[in-house]
Amino acid sequence: MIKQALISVSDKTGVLDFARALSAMGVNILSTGGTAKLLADNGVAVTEVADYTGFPEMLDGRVKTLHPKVHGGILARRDLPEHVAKLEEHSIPTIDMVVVNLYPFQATVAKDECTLDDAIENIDIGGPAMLRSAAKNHKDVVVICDPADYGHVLAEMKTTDSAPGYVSYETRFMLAKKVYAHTAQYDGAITNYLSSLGPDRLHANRGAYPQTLNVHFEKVQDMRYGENPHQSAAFYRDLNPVAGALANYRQLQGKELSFNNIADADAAWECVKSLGGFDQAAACVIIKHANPCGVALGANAVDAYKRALQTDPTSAFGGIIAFNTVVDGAAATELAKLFVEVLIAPSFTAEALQILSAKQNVRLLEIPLGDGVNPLDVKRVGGGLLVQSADSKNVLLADLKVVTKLQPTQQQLQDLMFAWRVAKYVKSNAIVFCANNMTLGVGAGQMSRIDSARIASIKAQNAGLSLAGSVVASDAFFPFRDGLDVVVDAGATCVIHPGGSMRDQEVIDAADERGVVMVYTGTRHFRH
Ligand code: 93A
Repeated sequence: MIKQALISVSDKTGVLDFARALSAMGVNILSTGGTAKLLADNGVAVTEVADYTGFPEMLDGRVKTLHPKVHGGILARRDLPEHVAKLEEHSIPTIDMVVVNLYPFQATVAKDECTLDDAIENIDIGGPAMLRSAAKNHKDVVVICDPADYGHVLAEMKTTDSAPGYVSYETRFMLAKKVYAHTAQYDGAITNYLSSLGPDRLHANRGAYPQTLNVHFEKVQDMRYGENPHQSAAFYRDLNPVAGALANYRQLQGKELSFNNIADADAAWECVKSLGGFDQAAACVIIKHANPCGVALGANAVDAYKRALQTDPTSAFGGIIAFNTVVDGAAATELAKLFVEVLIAPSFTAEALQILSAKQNVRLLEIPLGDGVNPLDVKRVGGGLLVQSADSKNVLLADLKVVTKLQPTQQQLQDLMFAWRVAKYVKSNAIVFCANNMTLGVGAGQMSRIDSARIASIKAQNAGLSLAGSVVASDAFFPFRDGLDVVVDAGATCVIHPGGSMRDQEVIDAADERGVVMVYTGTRHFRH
């Protein structure tokens, strides 16, 4: 039974309605300066903590709630007679609910103009102390650090017929766990900020990686196994995934996602998201073992899919397919003909869902499109982590430099841009032949570029696609003319790559000799 609650929040979202509801249930409310004022101004009966403890807020608010009458009331064990007696001896009533959210440290340090002094003043001390006290004593105290929890806690308090105002142990335990994750993340943000400061200690050294890395994720699911059946695995998500990230998925049907499903779904989704801005409405990407085996643009989803499938129908079997547009009935009818592991789109029409419901093994993921940039790219190595910014660079038409005597046509330029975007998502060494906004042959993951080139042309041949007049993208420069000769022999008439080799001139001369167009991006997209 909750008789007394302490409310002290920086983020005041929803707190007025919550406090009003508590008050209506007969709960006595204690509160700190700003929060107390908001409640009182809006007609909620509230006692200021300063009046309650008989001690004024002091030191510019640095000491507001750090008082035995507050912490004693939270921490005392109600089941121990000695604890109860101590409270009586010192006239300390119990505090049965603590509602606190912290000074906005992360938002403060995210501002460009933030100084070390601003950051320091936004380190909350009393708030975490109360949260941690209440979470430690969750057997007797309800603790809320997230406004999103107000609704269901209230609902529980209202619906428990046997004991009104009661919150179940399961809920109190869940809320306590949330507190420790929250305060750990908060302290992590402080550590990251302090260790990112430049030598003058006045401003964060932007782009510098902190001395120690504190990252916090929440578990989405345990998996039956990892990359292989003898490995165990789980999926964790950023506490706040960026807009458009895979982790924002909603699964609409199908079996549980596996480790490889999620890894491949990410590759498919990141690639398809990058294919906006062309003169075609839809894009489709088919992934197998983390590499695209068919990518195409089209007038709509079904058109893009049919074209993407042509590249390598054999590999597409059991693949992961992503669209950057709504999947409708026509696309679903075609997709239902193929064995697919995972289908991803920003949305599915009711008709598509109806058609795909006959294929219950297909996992359907709906993910809102968004252009958030994944903040860090992390790779585990023996005994450590390699951390880098995500490869978010997109080469634009204006960045291209034609280095041959021959100039590209408008169609070739569009195909070059398309081929280049796709090559970024192919494991190195990547060679991608394209024409008319579709891939014709993809060579991935070879130790030599020339082998990737050979494989890409063999794959086109296997699929019965002609490379005559095609364009080709290479994720890094051609170190020798031999790789160029292979793609030109295969039929390419237009080549895009970063340039920057010691033998650039030799390769440009070879392109001129063979009568093809060559374009530099100045940017490399290794992907390992
Ligand atoms: O400066 S503090 O670290 N010292 C405290 O004793 C204290 N008690 C609560 N910050 C403290 N708080 C924080 O004040 C809470 O965590 C909350 O974020 C904020 C609410 O202040 P107000 O009610 O005055 O807006």
